[in-house]
Amino acid sequence: MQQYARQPRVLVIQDISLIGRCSSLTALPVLSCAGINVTLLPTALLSTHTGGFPSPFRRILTDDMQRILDKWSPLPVSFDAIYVGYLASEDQFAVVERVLERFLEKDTQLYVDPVMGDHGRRYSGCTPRLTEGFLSLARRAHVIFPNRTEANLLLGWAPEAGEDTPEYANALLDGLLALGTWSAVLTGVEEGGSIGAAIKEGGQPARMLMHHRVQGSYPGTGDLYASCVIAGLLTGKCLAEACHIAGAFLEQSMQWAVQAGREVRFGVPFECTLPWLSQQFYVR
Ligand code: PXL
Repeated sequence: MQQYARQPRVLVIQDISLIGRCSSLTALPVLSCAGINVTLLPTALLSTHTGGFPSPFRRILTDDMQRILDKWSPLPVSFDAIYVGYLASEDQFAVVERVLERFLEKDTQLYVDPVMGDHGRRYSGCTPRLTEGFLSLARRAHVIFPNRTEANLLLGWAPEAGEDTPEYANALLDGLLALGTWSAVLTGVEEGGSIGAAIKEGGQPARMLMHHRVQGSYPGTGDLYASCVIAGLLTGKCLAEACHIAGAFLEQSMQWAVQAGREVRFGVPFECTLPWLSQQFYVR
């Protein structure tokens, strides 16, 4: 096993959805299995995620985030990356701003998954101000991870516009980089029987990283993909290599899901693939 010269550290800003395998309950295991030290700043506590469960219990933690930050600020703590995902209210952008003022140093990477919608529709809590907030974070990010719906929302384009073609993915990626982000990973891109991501880094041509598409649409797959790419980047992989691993991780996890035959709202049994994933990060 290869050990890293210094253990990478990441601050994850996401909700805790207790059932359904999304957000922090996917990010923490994926990042930890890559040997990364994870700190969580939770944005909300939910009984389940919001896709497919009747009226989840939802406690928004904005005030608690402020108090936690009050305690963290004087501590000798630093991070190699800050990973922002699901935010539960518009006023949480002010808290994220405080986090960035304190913890975004010269070499800290800012990764943003602008959780706003999917399948051409905004999530119910995604107000125009929430979109504005994610847009201003995306402008400063090193890497953003929108799906096609979220890319359209960031760009102010119609969510249903365009076919899932390489040309359309390219147009979205060009638009996203023009916002100011250094790199963009457009997730959930489909082509024939394949699914994957279209990626673009400043100054380089776009690339498609595709895998066999296992049938079914499960919650949390975007979170799993972004977490896995971030794990790769923090352990020294290039963006394309990290996306290749993330796609293979999702493909295998989805196969476990099909085999298990459980309702899709309970998410993907990615835990079965974590031992394999761990090997990808440690073995050269
Ligand atoms: O997977 C994104 C996500 C994160 N957090 C909550 C969600 C969702 C998607 O539905 O409901 C609470």
